[in-house]
Amino acid sequence: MASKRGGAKVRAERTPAGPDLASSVPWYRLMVLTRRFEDEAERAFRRGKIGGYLHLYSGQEAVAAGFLAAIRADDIFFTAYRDHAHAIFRGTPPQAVMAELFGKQTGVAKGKGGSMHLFDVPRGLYGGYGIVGAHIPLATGAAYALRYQGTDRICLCFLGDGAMNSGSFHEPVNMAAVWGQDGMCPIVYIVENNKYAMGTSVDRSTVVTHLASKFGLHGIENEQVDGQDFLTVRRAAERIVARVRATGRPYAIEAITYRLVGHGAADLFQPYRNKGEVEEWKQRDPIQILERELHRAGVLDDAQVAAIHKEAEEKVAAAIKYAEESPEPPPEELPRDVSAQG
Ligand SMILES: Cc1ncc(C[n+]2csc(CCOP(=O)(O)OP(=O)(O)O)c2C)c(N)n1
Ligand SMILES: [Mg+2]
Repeated sequence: MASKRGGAKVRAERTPAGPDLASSVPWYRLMVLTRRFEDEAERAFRRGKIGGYLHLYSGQEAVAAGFLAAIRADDIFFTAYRDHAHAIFRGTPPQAVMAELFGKQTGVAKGKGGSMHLFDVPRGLYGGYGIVGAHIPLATGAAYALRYQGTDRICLCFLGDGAMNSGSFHEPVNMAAVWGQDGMCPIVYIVENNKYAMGTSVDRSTVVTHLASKFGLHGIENEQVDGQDFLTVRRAAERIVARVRATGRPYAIEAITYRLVGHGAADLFQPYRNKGEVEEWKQRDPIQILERELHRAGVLDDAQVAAIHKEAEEKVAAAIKYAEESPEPPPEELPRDVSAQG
C-alpha cells in the first residue's frame, strides 16, 4: 500500500500489535526526552548560555530512533549537525550532551565540539559534522574498513536532502556501489528529507525530487519510508540492517519527515514556508503518533504517559544544571585531540 505524504509516495509498512509495541516504550521515552531536551537547549541558547549555533531535531525523531533501535551495540553511525537526538538515543547521557552544547569540559567532546560536533566513539557515534556532506565520504570509508577488518559490523550514515546536491555525496556513493559488488561496503544511507535545506525547498534545488531514486543511478537499492511513524521506520530498519549485514552491500532509504522548528537558532521568521504547512505537519508529530499507538494497544495509559513526560522534564532540568555548573575546559586542552598524538 502506498500513500502520499509531503509530496512523495511512501511505503506503508505497519507493525502489528505484539512484542514490538512493548519494546517500543523505551524509544517513546527517549523521543519525549529529546523533544524536551531540544526545547530547553533553545531556551539556554536564548539566555546566552550556548555559543556558536544550534540546530534542533524536533519533528524528525522517529527517523533516528527507528534506525538506532535496529542496530547492534558494536555498529557505528555518522550524522550531520542536527545531532543531539542521535547521541541521546544511542545512550550518551543527556547531561554530557548539554554540557557539550554549553562548551564545558564535561561535554561528550570535552566542550571542544559544541552542538554540531558531538562524538561518542565508544557508543559508535563517529560525529556530528557541520560541513554539509562532509561526513558521507568518511562514513563510506568506515563501512569499507569494517569489512576489511573482517567484521560483520555495519555503518549508518544519516544525511539531509540538501547534502545530496553536493559533490561529496556522489563520489562516495559511487564507490560504495563499486565496493558493494564484492560485499565490502555495509552502509545504510538514511536521507532525512525534511523538505528544506535551510530556506531552500527540495523542488527548488533539484529536478529529481524522488531522492531515493538518485541512489539507483549509482546502482544502490533504495526505498522511501514514512519518517513520522516510528513503528514503520523501525520495521523497515530491521529488515534493511539485516540485509546489509548479510550482504555487505550498501542500501539507501529516504525518510519523508519534517522539522517542526526553524532551521537553526537564527531562523526566527521562516519566510520560506507558511504557517499552514507547519500546522499540517504538527498533525503528524512522531511522538504523538507513537503515543496514540501505544495507548490504543493498552501498552501505555494516561498516568504512564504523564510520568514519562515528568521524568523527561526532570532529566533535562538536571542536565541544564550539570552543564551550568561544569567547568570550562582549561587552556592546555586546546591543542589536544586535534591531531594524532606523537
Ligand atoms: C559545505 C557547506 N555549504 C553550506 C553550508 C551552510 N549550510 C548549513 S546547513 C545547510 C542546509 C543543509 O540542508 P540539509 O542537508 O537538508 O539538512 P537539514 O538542515 O535540513 O537537516 C547549509 C546550506 C555548510 N554548512 N556547509
Ligand atoms: Mg533538509
